[in-house]
Amino acid sequence: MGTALIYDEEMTKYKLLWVDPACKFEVPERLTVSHGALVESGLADRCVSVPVREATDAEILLVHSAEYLEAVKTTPSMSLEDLMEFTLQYGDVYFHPNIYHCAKLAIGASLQLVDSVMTGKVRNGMALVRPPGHHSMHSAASGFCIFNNVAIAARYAQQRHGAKRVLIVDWDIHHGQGVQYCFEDDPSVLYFSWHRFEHQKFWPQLKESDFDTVGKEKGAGFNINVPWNKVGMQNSDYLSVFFHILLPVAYEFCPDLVLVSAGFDSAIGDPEGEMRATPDIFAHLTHLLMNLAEGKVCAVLEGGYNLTSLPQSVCQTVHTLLGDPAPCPANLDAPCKSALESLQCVRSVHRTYWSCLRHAADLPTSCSTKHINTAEGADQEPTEESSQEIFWPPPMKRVFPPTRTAVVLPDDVACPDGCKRWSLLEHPDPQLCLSALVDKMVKNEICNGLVLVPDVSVAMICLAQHAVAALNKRLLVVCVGDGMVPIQGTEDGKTLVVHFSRKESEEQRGKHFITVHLTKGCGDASGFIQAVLSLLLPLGYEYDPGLVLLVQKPDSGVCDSMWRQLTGLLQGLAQGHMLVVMQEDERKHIGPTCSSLLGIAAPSLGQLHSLLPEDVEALERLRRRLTPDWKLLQTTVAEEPRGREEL
Ligand code: SS9
Ligand code: ZN
Repeated sequence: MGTALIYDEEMTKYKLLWVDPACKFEVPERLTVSHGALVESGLADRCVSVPVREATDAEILLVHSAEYLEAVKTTPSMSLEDLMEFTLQYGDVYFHPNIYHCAKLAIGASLQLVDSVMTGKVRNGMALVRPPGHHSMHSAASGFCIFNNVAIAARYAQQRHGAKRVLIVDWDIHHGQGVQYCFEDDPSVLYFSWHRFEHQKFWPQLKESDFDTVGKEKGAGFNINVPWNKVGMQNSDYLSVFFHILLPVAYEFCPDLVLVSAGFDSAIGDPEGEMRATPDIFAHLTHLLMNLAEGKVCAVLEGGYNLTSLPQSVCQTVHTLLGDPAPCPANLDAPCKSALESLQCVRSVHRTYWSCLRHAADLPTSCSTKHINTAEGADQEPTEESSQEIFWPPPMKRVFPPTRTAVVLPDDVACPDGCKRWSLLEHPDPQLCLSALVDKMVKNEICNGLVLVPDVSVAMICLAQHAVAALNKRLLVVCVGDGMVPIQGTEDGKTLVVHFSRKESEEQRGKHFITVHLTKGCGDASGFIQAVLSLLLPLGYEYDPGLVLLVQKPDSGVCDSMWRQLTGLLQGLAQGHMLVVMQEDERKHIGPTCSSLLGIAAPSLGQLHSLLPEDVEALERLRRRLTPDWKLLQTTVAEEPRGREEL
């Protein structure tokens, strides 16, 4: 199953015909450079190319009023003066004789993408479109947007394809107020948006873009706004919001389809966003969504106005949709104070609606970023930096190893399709055989692997030992199931062990040996997935290993879909270099594990029930103990550093 790419040059054929500083960045080159980069990198060739089409009136009317549609229909024949005047009734947008045509193609492209994904013709895909859509409203154009492509796509997926729950992830740096208004009272569409806000000083300067607009009536809780009150947000700020807000809620929501309002004005260098997240972060944002909705992810271009970071970000997204391992998320800092304030406010206001946030015991019952801290001067003059050009290294070339998945299986077990059997014959000593496999992974000749061994504990110790010796980088060991054996390297930080266990007795030993204790072990989906999303992933991303060892103990109690979720999510680390170790007789797990290693999306976990109170407490306790050492676990603004009063 492939990745669809939908693009048509026709959508470059309109532009601003007069002088308007507010609109000067929205240029046809945005599309030509993005598509050009996909062609040059060979990514376009690897995608299934799907033609665009024009949206019908009925489709436009799914979201927009007939009056507005009729008005836009008159624009192709307008004179320049008429167009200018017509434009004046809306904010930060322009019309052109060909924009109505392009706007219909932009919707049509989005719907073609939804059709391709929902019918299973492809697994996922991206539509490169102009004009963007997320600002346009029922009866109004706004912010370069004429019709709301993604909102129409969500309704269309529900009506035409029976999608019950649709998640819209708007990672564009502007608030898609048009999408918010459209689904405000609708619990079947969960809208998530982060956006530059600066205490309402930033366009579109709406109070309803703040964190406390959560949706209305039945839709309360299904609108999640994460306001950025400062510019310069970085990779760790974005990831923190994914780990501690979006992903926990998204898994609880359990969408049938994920639509991404994929604007790249949230990337470094963008003149509108002025943020500092690097293009490779979009590989991770994409990856982290790809196990939701059984992998049905449709990315539709919104903004992105830096003609260097835009194509880089588009390539990172498409690379990942195609299943290529993400680059290492290196050098993640702690999230900044302002980001933590936002995170805390959002989590606090949404705890009523989402059981995954209800536990957040460390949260004050109310918090606010409403009152601008005058000392910090939110109303900043453009900084030196924002007026200067910003430079960043281009993302590393993503080289895919010749073998994706190698397996070491008992002789009587057939090698699963798409995997390569790592023959014991060439390596008569089983221990050397496994070590050689690790070496190949470290050399990037093999991406990942599965080994079935007579004794997982013995194999784990040997593999860890060899990996640390062979590897110039850190090793992450994730062990699922009771009973832990000592692993070398946790004292000096060369290894990080995260162990999921039922037994309370298995206590944590130091910064690099962490036991996650859950009452039902891995048997309880709600508790386990929350621990994975908001504990294991932040730890893993901050640790930034060169190799992941994922060990399943016999009788771990982990169910099939959960195991595949875990295997899938962890592939965002270490450039996908992961070795899975299981007991020889666990044959029923071979198929599911290999499918995950091959990059096939995990089945969904179903709508999750509330966490067990004792697990909630245990997770919170653990998190509190670990936050001084692990910055990506922070969800609140740190109190004064502990050492202070001693000084
Ligand atoms: C000029 C204000 C421009 C319009 C932004 C629309 C973005 C669509 N600083 N405001 S993604
Ligand atoms: Zn934008």
